[in-house]
Amino acid sequence: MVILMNKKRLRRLQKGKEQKGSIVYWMSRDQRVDDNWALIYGYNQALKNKSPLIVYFTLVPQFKEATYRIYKFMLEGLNQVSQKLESLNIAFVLKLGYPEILVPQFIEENGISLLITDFSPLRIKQTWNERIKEKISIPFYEVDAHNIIPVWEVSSKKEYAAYTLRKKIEVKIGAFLEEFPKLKKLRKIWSENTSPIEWKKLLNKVEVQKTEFIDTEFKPGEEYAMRILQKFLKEKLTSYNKTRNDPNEEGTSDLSPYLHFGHISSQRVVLEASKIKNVANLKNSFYDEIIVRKELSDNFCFYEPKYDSFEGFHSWAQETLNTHRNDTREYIYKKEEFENAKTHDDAWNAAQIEMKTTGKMHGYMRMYWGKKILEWTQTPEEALQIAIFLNNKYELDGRDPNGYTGIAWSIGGIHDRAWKERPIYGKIRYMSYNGLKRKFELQKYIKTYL
Ligand code: FAD
Ligand code: FO1
Repeated sequence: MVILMNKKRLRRLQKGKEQKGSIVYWMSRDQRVDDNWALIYGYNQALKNKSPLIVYFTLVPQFKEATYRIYKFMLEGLNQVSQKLESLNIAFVLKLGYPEILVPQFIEENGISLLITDFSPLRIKQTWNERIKEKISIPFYEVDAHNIIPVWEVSSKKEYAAYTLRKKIEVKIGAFLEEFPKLKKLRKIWSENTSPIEWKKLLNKVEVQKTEFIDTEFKPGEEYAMRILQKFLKEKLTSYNKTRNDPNEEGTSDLSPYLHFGHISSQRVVLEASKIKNVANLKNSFYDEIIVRKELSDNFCFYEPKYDSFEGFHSWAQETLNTHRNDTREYIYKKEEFENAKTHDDAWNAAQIEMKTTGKMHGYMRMYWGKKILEWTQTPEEALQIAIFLNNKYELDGRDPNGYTGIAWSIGGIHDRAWKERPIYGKIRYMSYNGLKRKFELQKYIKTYL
């Protein structure tokens, strides 16, 4: 039977003409079967119209600076998605190429009656949506399967800081933090002849750089993401407040690569966490990160078109950085020197090496890492460009609203306040090497990676 679903989770991108025919969920950000509101909506419509459901994935030859190991992680996750969908009689079709070409073509060739996609605030995805909308005449819906409260629901504007969004989240989360329905096997699978996907060959067809580190300890996919979650909740949630900012501890969840690729839903994470007894409510900083900080990033990227440039900073930040544009920089490094961890600072170099070798830099070091790039480049614009490039090339969780927002926080004080004025930074919050030493055993961290 049709599943109840809060209609506020979807947005109509195009009315289109109702007609009979198969239904397509063009999957992009939320690459999972369980707990996926976009898939649930498609499932509902397929039940209502008694028509087959197809999940369609367009594999783009390159995606920003994503490397071989990032595509490897993603494709292995998609392979698991295709197997899981088959057991539900939901077809999975994957094609190499660009969505603005492939999606309208697939709709045309197969008499598709409804197009659904998941939501991402990033310019690349919003542009894909626009270009597809111009070429199709069927109904087209976007479903926010990534946030607990849909971005357009929780706020209609760019929020100033976490505390302004937190208030709105606390009011609305009750209506949206609900259990997910389970999908049942559909009656019939879309039977058009789709050639089997040659997963091994695909990885060699994408045009991506092979970095020296091909594998990471992160195993991809939904099942593994759930295992990581359960382990974190059992062993680390209660000590999270204390250990999360110590890069020598493994006190955080390590969920970000899975959240980025949508292998797990943050709503699932919070539902499972709230079942753990004696864990404080929203006061536990884990909730603040996984709900408020994470959803604040989508808010920033959705309502700030210039989320990846200097002009996207608040005016106070642009002003202060402009005032200090000509301050002498004691150190200046080029992109390659940063990339190869060749600065004078062994803490910064250790963080860069951690990111390159493991594919995931510890969250506390990311703040220091971002801020030092501002301090050791000629202009804030160049700092942004280098930080985004490195973050997108090496972080498994990169190319994500959290990344653009984290970098804009570090370099442009987004969601932060003005601090005591100083050279180069102006009133942007400063972080120092000695500050790290006061926070945790810095030499131990440096030895781990250098
Ligand atoms: P946990 O502490 O276990 O947090 C759980 C989840 O909460 C995270 O996976 C993430 O989804 C969310 N979260 C935690 N901290 C933040 C935060 N500060 N902002 C937004 N969401 C948060 N995060 C990315 O997912 N991708 C990135 O590319 C990225 N780049 C960053 C760059 C800089 C310069 C900074 C300062 C932060 C960046 N972050 C990024 C945010 C944060 O550092 C990571 O989300 C976190 O370290 C991921 O590790 P974890 O899942 O073990 O975190
Ligand atoms: N989305 C796609 O629809 N097709 C892709 O081939 C694709 C590759 C890709 C590689 C790395 C990465 O971090 C994300 C990638 N995504 C891809 C997209 C993605 O998950 C989101 O849609 C975007 O990150 C926008 O938020």
